Order: sequence, then C-alpha cells, then structure tokens
Amino acid sequence: MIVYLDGKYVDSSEAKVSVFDHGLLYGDGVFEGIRIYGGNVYRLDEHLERLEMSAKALMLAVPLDRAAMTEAVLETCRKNNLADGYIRLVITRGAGDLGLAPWLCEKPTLFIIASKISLYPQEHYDNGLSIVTVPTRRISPDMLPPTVKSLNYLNNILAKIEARQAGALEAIMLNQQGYVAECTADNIFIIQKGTIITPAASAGALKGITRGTIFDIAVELNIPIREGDLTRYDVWCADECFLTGTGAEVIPVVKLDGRVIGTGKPGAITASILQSFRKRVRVEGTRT
Ligand code: PXG
Repeated sequence: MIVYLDGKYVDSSEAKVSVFDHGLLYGDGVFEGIRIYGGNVYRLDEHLERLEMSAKALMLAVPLDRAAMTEAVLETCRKNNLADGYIRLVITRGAGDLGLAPWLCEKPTLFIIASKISLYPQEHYDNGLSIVTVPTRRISPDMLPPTVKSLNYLNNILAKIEARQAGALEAIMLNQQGYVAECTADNIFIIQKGTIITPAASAGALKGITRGTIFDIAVELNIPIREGDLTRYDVWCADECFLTGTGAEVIPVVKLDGRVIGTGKPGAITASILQSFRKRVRVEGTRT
C-alpha cells in the first residue's frame, strides 16, 4: 500500500510520524473519512471544505490548497489502484515539544491513506439495527464544537465501548440538554407522519456529508425534511429510523433501548432513500 505523507508517496511500512507529533500527544488535528465508488470519489469537494473549516476552527494551517489537496487524494487512489474503498485524510499540528503550545510545532503533518473499508454486515441492512442510548453525553458546542471533525474522538469512543457492553453496534449520544445529538460515528434521522427529522448541528451533530445527501434525496423524492430537537421518546415512537455515515451509508434502525420502532422492520421510506443513495454514489463524484 502506498501512503501520501507530507508531499511524498511512500510505502505504508515507511509511513511514520514522530512520537512528538501533537496529533498523537494531544489529539491536536483534524481528519476526513471519504468513500470512493467505482473510481469516483464521493463528494470530495464537500469533504475538503469541511476539513478546511475544521482546521480553521483549530487555527491549524492546511498545508495544501483545495486543488493540490484534491490531486493528492486522487493520486493516492491511483497509486493504490483503488476504485472502491475508503480514504482517510489526516492533518495534525505536527511535531513539537512536550508542552501543549501548538505554536511550537513547526509544520503540520498531512497524510492520506486509501484503503478498504469494513462495513456493517448485510443482515443489518436487511433486518435493521438494534441500538441503545448510552450514558456518555456528546460534547457541547461551547466546549469543542461537534461540527469540528477533530482527532479528539474519546467522547465517541467511550460511547462506543458502552454500546458494545450493551450488545449494540451503534449508540445514541444525548446532548447536555438530554436531546438526541447523534450516534458515535453516524447521524440519526427519524420519520414521523411522513416527515424526516434530524437533530441540528447546534444540538451536537456533525454536519455529515451523508446527512447532507439525505436532504438532497428528500427533495428528489418529495419528502418533507427538517432539523428539530428529538427526545428518546420521539425515536421510540417514530414510524421509521435510520442512521447515515460515510461507512454506514444509510442503515435502518428497528429498535432503541428495547423499544421496537414502527413495525420492527426496515421502513419503506428508508428503503427508497437507501435506493436513491446507492444510485447517487455511482454517478456523483470526482473521477480518479
Ligand atoms: N457523526 C460523527 C461523530 C462521525 O464521526 C458522522 C456523524 C457521519 O458523517 P459523514 O460525513 O461520514 O456522513 C461521523 C462520521 C467510518 C468513520 O469509518 C466515520 C467517521 C469517523 C470515523 C470513522 O465510517 N465519521
């Protein structure tokens, strides 16, 4: 496997970063997870825009401009002959000393990995996921904006551990007010009397690229969609529920905290959204 690292394409065995890198020492950095389908990188420009915004929020300089970053992503895919897979793009503050001071880090580290992805087993797309609400709350926007896709994923990792302990593959995280924020690596949507509702970024949701696609699909399919505060009760009593993410795509949820959602089977609207999503990823995207 060939990895892009600070301007060079190197074998993965040589793709190493310093133990003084603040991405490692403090989680000081940002990342993106991107999909490539049939040789087309899905919504690359939107991912790069989100990366730039995350970096701006952390006052971290992006080492390449948009065009150069686009080319680096595409070239990493080409060098690995990757037509279908997962791209991880990471920018860290770079190597510094053992104090927090980011201004002592001379230059950011940038690396791009183009690889395969492990997906949820097909049975969960066919039958729906059973998820739980976990005790760990989502970091609130006045602490570390959840819209920043930073290398600080401890909050989500604790939630992921709690999900596993409860026997679930994914979990709902509530915000400080007790409303649904999102899942550990996925956004959440419910369908209530024909309307799609999802928590706003201000409620603690990442502005997911897949989430954005759902808004476009809703317009295409003529289904009303809006952002709104959701309680656990709203999800328990929804007609349908699904999660979205770069890895998960669109996956139905049929149970939350032991309560059966809707009929207990993946819903018809969710199925039509998933169908439209799968069609879009084949035709949209930047050709490698
Ligand atoms: N919320 C959080 C907290 C996330 O980390 C999403 C929502 C969905 O966003 P996108 O842009 O992917 O539609 C994410 C996704 C993976 C993976 O392998 C995904 C994420 C992080 C780490 C791994 O799917 N983020």
